[in-house]
Amino acid sequence: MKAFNKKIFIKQISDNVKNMYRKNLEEASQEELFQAVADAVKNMIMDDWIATQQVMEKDEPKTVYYLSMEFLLGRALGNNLINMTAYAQVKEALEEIGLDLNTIEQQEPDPALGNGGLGRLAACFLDSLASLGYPAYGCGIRYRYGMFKQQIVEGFQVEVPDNWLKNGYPFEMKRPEYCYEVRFGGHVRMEMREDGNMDFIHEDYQAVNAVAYDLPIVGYNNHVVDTLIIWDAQPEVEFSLTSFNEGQYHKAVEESNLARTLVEVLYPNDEHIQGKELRLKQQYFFVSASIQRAIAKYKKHHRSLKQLPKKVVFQMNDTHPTVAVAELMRILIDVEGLSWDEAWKITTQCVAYTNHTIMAEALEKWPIDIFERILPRVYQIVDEINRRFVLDIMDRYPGNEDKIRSMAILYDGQVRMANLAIAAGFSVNGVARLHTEILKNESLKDFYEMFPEKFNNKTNGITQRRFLAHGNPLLADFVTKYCGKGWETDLQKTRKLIAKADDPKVQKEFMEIKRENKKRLAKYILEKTGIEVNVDSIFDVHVKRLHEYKRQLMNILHVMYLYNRLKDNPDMDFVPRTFIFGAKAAAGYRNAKNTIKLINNVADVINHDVSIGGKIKVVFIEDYKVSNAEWIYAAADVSEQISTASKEASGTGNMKFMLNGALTIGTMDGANVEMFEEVGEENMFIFGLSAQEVIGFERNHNYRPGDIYNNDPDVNRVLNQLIDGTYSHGDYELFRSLYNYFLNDRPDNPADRYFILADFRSYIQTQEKVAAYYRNRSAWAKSAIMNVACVGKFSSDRTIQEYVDDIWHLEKIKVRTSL
Ligand code: 26M
Repeated sequence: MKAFNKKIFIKQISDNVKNMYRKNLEEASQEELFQAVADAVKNMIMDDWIATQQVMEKDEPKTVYYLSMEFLLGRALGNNLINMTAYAQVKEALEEIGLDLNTIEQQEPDPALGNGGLGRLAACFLDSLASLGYPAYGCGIRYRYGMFKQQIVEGFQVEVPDNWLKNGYPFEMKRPEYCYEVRFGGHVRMEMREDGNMDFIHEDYQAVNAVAYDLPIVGYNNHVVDTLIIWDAQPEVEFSLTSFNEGQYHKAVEESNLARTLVEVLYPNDEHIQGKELRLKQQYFFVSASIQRAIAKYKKHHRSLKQLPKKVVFQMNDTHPTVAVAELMRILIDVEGLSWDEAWKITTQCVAYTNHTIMAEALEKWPIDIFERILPRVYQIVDEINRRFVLDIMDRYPGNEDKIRSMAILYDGQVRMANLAIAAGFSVNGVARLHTEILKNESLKDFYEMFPEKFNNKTNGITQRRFLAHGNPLLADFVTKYCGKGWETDLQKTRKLIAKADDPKVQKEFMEIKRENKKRLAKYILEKTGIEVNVDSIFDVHVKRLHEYKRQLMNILHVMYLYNRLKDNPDMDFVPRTFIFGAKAAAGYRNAKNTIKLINNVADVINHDVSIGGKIKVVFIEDYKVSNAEWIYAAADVSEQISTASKEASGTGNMKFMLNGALTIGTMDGANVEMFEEVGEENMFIFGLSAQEVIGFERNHNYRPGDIYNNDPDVNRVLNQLIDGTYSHGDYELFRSLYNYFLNDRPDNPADRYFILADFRSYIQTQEKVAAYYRNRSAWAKSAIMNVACVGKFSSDRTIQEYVDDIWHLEKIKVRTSL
């Protein structure tokens, strides 16, 4: 970026408003002003973006293509300004013409092309890649509709489409010159070539064009601007009604329907799949386009494909893009004319796989008939990969059917995408140490035994630029004051706070900042829900996707338990607490949706009970998303990270709370384990079963939640309150299925499969410790500061550096500004 010139910037905004809307500044709406400001900011980015692309063109550095069905970006305007280190200047310039940057930022739709953790991780990774100066492309889909907007109507979740492109998105750039054909369906005809080899000719297929849209990924203060490519689908031939015969006409209509439906909507499902054809088409669509683009770019500089692994690495974000393995093989063999062995050698050096879950239901499997019908040529290749792989297995384990059963790619009429990724990938990584250990020793044990060298851990991280610099400016200034500048690119710098954590003045300052952030959130809550909350109460926050394993149900049962105690002992000593929830449920996930309804009904009863003097408040924040998340983290005193041990692969929200000085109450799961190691036991509240204990119960089927229900009166009471009308205006049935979750034992769905009752007592006791600790303001402040001080490891900059060192082997690029 050239040096910021306030005058020119202001002039550009008024010109923009004039040219885009035929208005002057006074007439323009806030939304129009946002468009005008965003366009001016894009203009500031452009020189660096061009320069970065030029360096990449000239030096041809090895480049990572991060293939992901999801990028949960959040708003770009403020973040871009932060990374350009122009936030304060722009804010001031806008003030001069009577505009408020905050208000303008809030006009931007949240680009929500992702569900949750996995999509947000991809977005953090892009931010870190650019900020560290690595050559990278994110590759994804330009969904017309992103993650649905959530409304709460009478306590129930209602899904509303998210039309994020309605007014045009100012940061995207259409790149019609990058356009690739992607083929579906049809048949493969084999033809003998003169040299005796086979040609595979794909016929009668439907084709769509993938057209690139680029989004800039601005690095922090380094002039590097990487690119996120999101692919749009367009019909190949815009059909005209007259010039077609019947057959062509039908094909044209079908292809334009396919193009439209392909990119219509993000599947709003977290951790669960049900073999939807369109989903497979989406996967193949963006993977094929991305690989074609990478190869076209490579071929500008090389004639042979042999050096591809020196220039290109594809990181597959979960199993969703793992069809990349077969698509790369197809292109190398059918298009580039390589032999199978040559193609396999290249492919297996170019693709790497990240696993994000051990939950069996999330491991993608496609019925072979669907897969073969939609991708006939790709299926042939998968079949051949499988044939050879099964031979390898038999070679290594003669006569051992079990190994084939667990590792074969094609099995039981299904294509197992994780198995394909592991067989072909040169690297397989988990996302936290515990998770990787469980992969190695439990879920992917056989693969680990066969390919130990492929397995590695990359503990997740988060970007401090969005979640501290942008989301919590007050705390950011505090960190700068005590640690100096530089934490924006080296989060370990917050360690300097360790020496200050005992200082009462620093503690007081920290607590005042937290209080200001709580006021900001309280105002938002009041506006959105009408609920008034006490900023001197503990803000106890549980925000994440709604899933049974994340145990929002345990949290709300604990609230019910506390309310019972307070009703029984109105004079008891009680530290006021505000329980804050935010979560979207997959549209068809019944228990998840019922849990939202329960939270809202509990909130309704408790918030309106004047007899408890406002000591407990319960708030469900509608439409939890990246933009309000930034405010929520900043305001939290307590962070709920209470998944059933072994189920949460890593978690990343946990790290964002830590960064913002919240104390965690959590299980020894995912990255909580490593946070505990960093921050120390005095500064974190751990409870519950260990992963090994959970795995033991699952293996031996010897967990009996019914016994706990029968023997623990507190448990008995809260569970009965689910079916005695306490929270349902006398309706005994409303929460019956949640009650049944605890007690109905079926072989495929055991009672309380997420061990809520097993952990409940220990959760209660640990929450009591939290409350007692909060009374000691100085101790609390110290611990909160220690959380900020010890968060360094959890920067996504560290994570990305490890990917670079161990998997990608990239060199940094240097972009010099022209001025
Ligand atoms: C699958 C099929 C159809 C539609 C959607 C899906 C699907 C989408 C997202 C399945 C799983 C998805 O995400 C899994 C996920 O978000 N995993 C989380 O990844 C984070 C980043 O590594 C971890 O921190 C979380 O612990 C893990 O749950």
